[in-house]
Order: sequence, then C-alpha cells, then structure tokens
Amino acid sequence: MTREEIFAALGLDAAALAAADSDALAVRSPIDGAEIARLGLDTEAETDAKIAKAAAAFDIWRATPPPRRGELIRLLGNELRAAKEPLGRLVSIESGKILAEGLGEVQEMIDICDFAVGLSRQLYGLTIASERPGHRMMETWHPLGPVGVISAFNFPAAVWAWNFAIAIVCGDPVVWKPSEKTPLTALACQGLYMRAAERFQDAPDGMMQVVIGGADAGKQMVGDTRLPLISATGSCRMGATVGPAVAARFGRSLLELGGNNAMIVTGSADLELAVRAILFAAAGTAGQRCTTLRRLIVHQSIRDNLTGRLQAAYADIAIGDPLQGGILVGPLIDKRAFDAMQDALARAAAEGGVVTGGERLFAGEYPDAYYVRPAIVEMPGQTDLLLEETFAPVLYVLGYEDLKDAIRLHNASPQGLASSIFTTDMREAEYFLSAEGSDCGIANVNIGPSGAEIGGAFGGEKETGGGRESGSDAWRAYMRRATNTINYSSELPLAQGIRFEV
Ligand code: UN1
Repeated sequence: MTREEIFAALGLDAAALAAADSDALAVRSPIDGAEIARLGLDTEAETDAKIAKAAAAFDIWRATPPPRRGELIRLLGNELRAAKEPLGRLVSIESGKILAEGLGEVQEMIDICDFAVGLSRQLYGLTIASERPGHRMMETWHPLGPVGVISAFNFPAAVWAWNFAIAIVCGDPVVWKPSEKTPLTALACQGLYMRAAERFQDAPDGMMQVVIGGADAGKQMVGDTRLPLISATGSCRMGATVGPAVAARFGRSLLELGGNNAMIVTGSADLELAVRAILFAAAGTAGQRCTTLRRLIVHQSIRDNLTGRLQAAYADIAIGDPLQGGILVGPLIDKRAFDAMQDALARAAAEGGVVTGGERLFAGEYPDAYYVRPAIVEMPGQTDLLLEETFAPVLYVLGYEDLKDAIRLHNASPQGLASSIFTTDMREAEYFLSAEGSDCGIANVNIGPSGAEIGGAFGGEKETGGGRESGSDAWRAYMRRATNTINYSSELPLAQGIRFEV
C-alpha cells in the first residue's frame, strides 16, 4: 500500500493534511525524516469549544443504558477490524515501529473494544449489609464526565483505545490530545469512530474529539474543570506537572508514566527462553515502549554465558525500514531520542560500562532518520544513570549473588512499571511476586516485562504515576461511585445507635 492509499483507506482528507498557515505542525515520518503532512493547530478557543461540546455530549450519553453504549464500541471494533492493515501501516509510518507491531497495536485496540463491550453489562456495584433494620446499602457507579486523554508517540493509537473504549461504555465522552509526533494516527482513529457512530445512528456529537496542539493545549485541558478525569501517558516529567495541576482543581488523574523496567535472571533460568524474551523486550520497538527492558540483573554464575548469547543474538537483529518484512528494529522517533541515547552511552562508558552496539546506522542513506544498533552495556554496578529512563534500546547488565540483593537493585529504580524474573525455581518465582519482591505494577515470570495483554490492569507505582488503564477493574477510574442507603421500614433508626428525638 502506498502512503496515499493508506490515507485514502482511512479517510484522511489530503487537503486537510496540507495546512498552509505558517505555524502549522509539520508531521514527519521517522522512517526517512520526510514531511508527510502539515496540520493546523487548534487555537485556545477551538480547544475550549471541543471541551464544551464534550460536556454537552455527556449530558445525553450518561443517560444512555451502558449495554447500548457498548454497542457503539462493538461497531468501533468492527471498523478497526476492517481497517487493521492501513491503520497498522500508518502507526508504523508515524511512530517507526515495525509493521508486525503496528498491526499488533491495532489488534490491542480490537481486543479492548471486545473487552469493553462485555464490560458494558458488568459495571457492577456491591450490595452491603446495613446495620439498621429495614435498610439496605448498595453502591452504584455513574458516568464521571468527559475524559481528557493525553497520549505519547510510542503507542499512538492503542493507548487512546484503552481509554476511549472504557470511557465510552462508562458514559464518558473523550477529548484527546495525541502526541504532536503522531497526529495522523489520531485523525484516522477519529475517522473510524465517525464511521462507527454513523452506523450507531444516535450517538451525540462530540463524543470523540481530537485536539491538535502542543504543551499549551495539554495545559489547557489539564486546567479545565469540565474534564473531571485526565488520563495522561508520557514522561515522569510531564506527569509531575499534570498530576499536581489536576489535583489543584480537585480533578482526578490517571498517570501512566515512565518505566525503568528490569529482569532478574537467576542461575536456574532457561537461558534459551530468556534470550528470546530479552531480545523482544529490550531491542523490540527500538526500546521505545514504556515497558521496555532496560536493566538486566543476572546471577554471576551465568552472567558471561548469558551476555555472550545476547551479544550473538544482537548481532543478528535486522535493523531498517520498519515496513519491510524481516526487519525487527526500526528507527528512533527523532534526533532528540538519538542524542539522549548517545549521551547515556557516553555516561555509561565514563562510569565503567562496556558498551557493545549503540552506533548510528544508515546515516548516508537517511540523513534525517535515526537508526541505531541496540546497545548492551555491561556495568560494574547500578550507577545513577541506570535509575533514569532513557527511551532508546540500551540494555544495562548487572551481576548479583543473592536474590535479595537482586530485588534490592531491582526496586531501587524510582519508577515502578514492569518487571520480570526468569527462573525455574518456584521459590524464587514466588518470592519475586511476593510482598517482599518486585514493587512494580506488572511482575512477570518467565516472560519479559513488555507486551502486556489488555485483560489485566496496566500501569505502575512510584514515579510511574500509580494509574491503571485497560482491563481488570480499571474502569472504576472512569466512573463516580455513589453509596446508597435505602430505608424500606417505617422507622427511622440512625446509624451508630444515635437517638435524636424531640
Ligand atoms: C506503552 O509503552 O506506553 O505492554 C504501552 C506493552 C504494551 C503497551 C505499552 N501492551 O508493552
């Protein structure tokens, strides 16, 4: 499929992608650095109007029965199935991830739609025993209000879908500010939603709106009380601004921020399996998942063996145009990401690290694109550098003797997103999953830290922000809980036995 065919299949209007205004946003593909579109930015007034429209839609949508809301998401899932190929390609073109992962991202969107359709009949509350005769208590869950979604470039569509599918069945319209690096994917998603809404027939206007803008637009959404929930995915630095700003107006935030994910490989591990898992988790997506494996904590008895195998496997990774078959690693998103990676590697070397790989590739052929060989860095210890997230394919390797020390090293990171252990010893596995083990939101055994399924709650602790998106009971963040006490007697007993009578 050519780029034009992809745009056409997704209903992206060529004229709208060629904005003439001088401050238009230039959209570039990291594959070759070429400009693929120019988009006009939403003004403050336009963003304000979108939020107002979402608020008006909420008044209608909150009264729509949840299973009927689910029908809209079922239809969206159908549109995503039909558009899987072009949308997956567009994700690859804009984010630089390989096509298999671009398609995987769309599959993740389809999966969450299916999940949300089922959920639309399962927004359960509890019934609670009342201490008073002739009374009962229950919890009801009501729609919260329009949700502001702020998303990152690396999952330009799936993170929106996790939020959107759940928000819609919960009764909440969405105002979405995608990354400035991936606005076309967002516009394509909006178009697919519009197709679903057309089939649905009576969806109010304004249920799904995209704001094209930068930090200012994000700030505007974060400050707006008409958006009672802000769901933001991105860096810890971004979250440190968003969280307090939303809290200052007593809004809710759902933060899914950086990860500095580690894997412990114990002496009993199946190394064959571990190498394959490490390859996908550390080098896959060019190291640009928030769940990417960044620190490998290896038992000294197998350290040389494992590092040797990894170096051999890394040498065989096919790097290049992510749309070509057989390629496993595409480009970094931009020069800034490349510079940050080189900076981290230089610091690692200065701190005694031994670096393999990490160099730029194809600079002659693609002077404006940043392809790199994924790097392995053998470190003498866990220096401060290793406690920072560098969003690039850099895998630091550390040794350990005692599992408790390994877990201490593991948990020393200020972020707490994803983690894993490779072991065939059930005691080690269970200890890692216990209260004394990994302190992350995601803890896995014999699989890598990345590539989570949508059925679980996704997110992490500490500087990762504490939010949970996607499956399990993450839907509760998108609703407000009412506790109801109902008196069906003809007496009026007060709680705690209080007597208050004249
Ligand atoms: C992200 O990198 O922001 O678990 C999300 C994974 C994917 C989602 C990653 N399902 O790697």
